[in-house]
Amino acid sequence: MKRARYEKSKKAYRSARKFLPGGVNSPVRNFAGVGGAPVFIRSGKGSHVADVDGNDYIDYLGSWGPLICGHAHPDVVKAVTKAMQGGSSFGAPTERETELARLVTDAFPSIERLRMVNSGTEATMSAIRIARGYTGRDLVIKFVGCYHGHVDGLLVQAGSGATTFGAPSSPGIPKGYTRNTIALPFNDLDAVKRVCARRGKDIACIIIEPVAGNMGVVPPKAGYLEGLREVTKKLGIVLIFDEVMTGFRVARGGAQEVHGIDPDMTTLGKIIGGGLPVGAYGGKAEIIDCVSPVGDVYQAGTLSGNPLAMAAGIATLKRLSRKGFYEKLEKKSANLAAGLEKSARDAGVPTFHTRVGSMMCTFFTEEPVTDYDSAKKSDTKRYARYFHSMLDRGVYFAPSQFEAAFVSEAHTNDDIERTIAASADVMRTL
Ligand code: KE4
Repeated sequence: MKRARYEKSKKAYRSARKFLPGGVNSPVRNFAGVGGAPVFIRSGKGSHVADVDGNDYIDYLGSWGPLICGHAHPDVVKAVTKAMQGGSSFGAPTERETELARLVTDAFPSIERLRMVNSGTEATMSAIRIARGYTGRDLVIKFVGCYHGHVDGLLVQAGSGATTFGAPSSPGIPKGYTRNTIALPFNDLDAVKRVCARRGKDIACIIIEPVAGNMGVVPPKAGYLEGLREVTKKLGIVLIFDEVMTGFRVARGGAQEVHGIDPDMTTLGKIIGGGLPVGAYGGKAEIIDCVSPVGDVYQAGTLSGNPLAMAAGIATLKRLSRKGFYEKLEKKSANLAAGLEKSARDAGVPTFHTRVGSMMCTFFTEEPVTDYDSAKKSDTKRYARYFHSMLDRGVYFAPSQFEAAFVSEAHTNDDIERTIAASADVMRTL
């Protein structure tokens, strides 16, 4: 199929940069991780998106995870249209908020209470404030390579030693904001035990992506999450599973269902909004009831729980609660992963593949990837060539080696076969 050039995208990019830093409203979108100018998307339907030049793509970005049912699913379109006709926002309680909360707690037994917010960042920021309010402690442990949104106190790079507190990883964050944040290597339980042995009584919470998706996809080592649960229970540290990406993705009940772990708090986002802005934090009632107006920890939001976002989330969660939804998704995802792995092996290109459910990653490296240090050894230039060559063939992966590819309900077997064939072609050129 002859591919249109990207002229209109380039023109759109020039216009956008007059008003928007980097021409985008979120940094990773502007292809800095792979070079070149971003394509501007005009529309999406099912598993495909079309850019402003009329090029069609099989989409494995899915808006970075939310669109597990595909773009513009009729159920979601119908629900949001109906909601809009009744008014978009009231700043007052509505029954749709209760309905979405019920669907979430039905899938996540560890969540007894929750609150809706408007993004994953709001969810994690609020969860940490509540963990600190509940425990009366200040310290937070996070993990290098895990991303929890652009929360000041969580934008830290690891200190040189395990117990060195994080230094801000972005200008604009006062040193004091990260003084209480300890950044440790992912998948290293001994590092956590050493810090907890010394400072356990001062640690409010540990926040972790139970399956990391922001350094590429990196699953937890056997026993790692269980070890975190044990040490936090013993020391009264709140264990927060950041399932903004993994919630309803790797299983209906997220990574905590896959690994059988009962965290104290969970943060959610992406899929629960069905493509509209929704985040949520939830967990044990005695912890969540610390938040205003029941408790004294303050958190608020004008559009939290708005009818449109709730309608999109409800329609999406109802779809993925259907019998066989995840079994079908698992089969398609396994086929794609096997095909991509084979395409690299047949071409003699060293890659390391990871997958948990319908989120996966092809690392361009010979070594196993188990944490951020090993992920960083990937050949990002080779990934960039792979990305652009696949894009030219009508396959849209994440514009960064350190992200995930997502399969949706809408992806067809033909999509998967075409993707594998394109990958086989491209790998031979790398
Ligand atoms: P948002 O504030 O972007 O809704 O969510 C922040 C967040 C929190 N926790 C996890 C585990 C996340 O993956 C995210 C956001 N994920 C990125 C993709 N890696 C969003 C894409 C972007 O930043 O544009």
